[in-house]
Amino acid sequence: MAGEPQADCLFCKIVAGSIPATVVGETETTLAFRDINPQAPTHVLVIPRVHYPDAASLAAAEPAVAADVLAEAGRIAAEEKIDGHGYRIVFNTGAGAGQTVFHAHAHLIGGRGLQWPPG
Ligand code: DGP
Repeated sequence: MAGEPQADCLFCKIVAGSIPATVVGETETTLAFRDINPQAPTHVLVIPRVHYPDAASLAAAEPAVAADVLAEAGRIAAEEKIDGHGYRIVFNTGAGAGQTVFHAHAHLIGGRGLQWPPG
């Protein structure tokens, strides 16, 4: 059920601590950790502790938690000192857009020049 931990979800396992991650931020509702395959000097994933398959379904069901994810991404951007030059917060949504883990997550990417539009 949405909102409940899913036994087969990689990010639920990271939240539970059964799969290790390099954690850079924790709040009551979110967890932030470094991406295993970084695309920039700073590449952090900010996830809700609760399980929803993507950002829009999280925002529809639990808007305060979706706001917490964004606020935490901003806090970490400042902590990583990437806010001065700009950074990107990306929610890949759907396999066609590159989503591979179906637990909502924000990619916080920065520390290098970023092109627009993305590929
Ligand atoms: P997406 O493709 O938008 O669903 O992003 C999933 C990201 O998760 C991708 O950039 C790689 C990252 N990732 C996958 N497996 C792991 C893992 O076990 N640990 C960490 N830290 N990141 C992972």
